[in-house]
Amino acid sequence: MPASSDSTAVASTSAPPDAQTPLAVEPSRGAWSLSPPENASATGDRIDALLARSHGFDFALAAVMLGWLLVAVLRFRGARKVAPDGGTRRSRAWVLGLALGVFGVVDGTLFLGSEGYLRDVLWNLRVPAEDPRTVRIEINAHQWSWEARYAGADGTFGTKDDVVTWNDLRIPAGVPVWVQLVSTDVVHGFSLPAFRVKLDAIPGRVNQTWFQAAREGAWEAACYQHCGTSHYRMRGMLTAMSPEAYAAWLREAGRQAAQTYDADDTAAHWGWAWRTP
Ligand SMILES: [Cu+2]
Repeated sequence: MPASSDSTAVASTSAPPDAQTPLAVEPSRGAWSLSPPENASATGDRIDALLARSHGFDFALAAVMLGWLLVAVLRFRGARKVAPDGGTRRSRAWVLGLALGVFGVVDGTLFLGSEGYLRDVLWNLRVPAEDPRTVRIEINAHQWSWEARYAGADGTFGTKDDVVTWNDLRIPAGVPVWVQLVSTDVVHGFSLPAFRVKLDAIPGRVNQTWFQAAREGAWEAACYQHCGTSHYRMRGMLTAMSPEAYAAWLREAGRQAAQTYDADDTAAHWGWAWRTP
């Protein structure tokens, strides 16, 4: 990972909105792989565990149903006609009870697992709010790029040292990252597959989420909502750096932003006072 207080890191602030970037990160697996992408998030294993449990149930239920079908086909192979008799009261109660039991176990387990994840991670915005190291990023989705704003050294959004990047998210590893997200045009789907993060960018509202990188590295930020003709190339890169390298990058980018600040450039003055839940 380049320790990026170098000039290339800062140059990205002036890239045009729909600059065509090369594939941010080479895919780490073949196109036919069924496994989820590498997990780079501190909490992504909970999503993966939910998926694995869900697939386990799928396979078990499919095996039972196909087995039952096979038994029925073999058992009644010679029969010309099997008259349905509707079963007895007792057999109907058995079938209904079994069905309810399977429903309760399968859907109940998955529901409680999802609930736990939402409560502890996705909607638990107290974690980033209470951590003084938390990095706050305002993201503005466009057809077809991601524009990101950092508050700069003064910690306040909407000032001269705000750092703005295009399709280039920089974060420190091991620290909560709190994202507030808007869209200027249509609905976009902000997604970090390696972090199991997916959040719609909707015109007229601020959506928020948080995540934490488990280690340093570079991963793709993609749009998961078909948003127009160039949707396919609406992608950026998320780089998790060491906290020192990140601080150096932000300091230098903020210094350059303050130097080149243009009060008349109204397009550059989006952003909002940070919203706390
Ligand atoms: Cu999009």
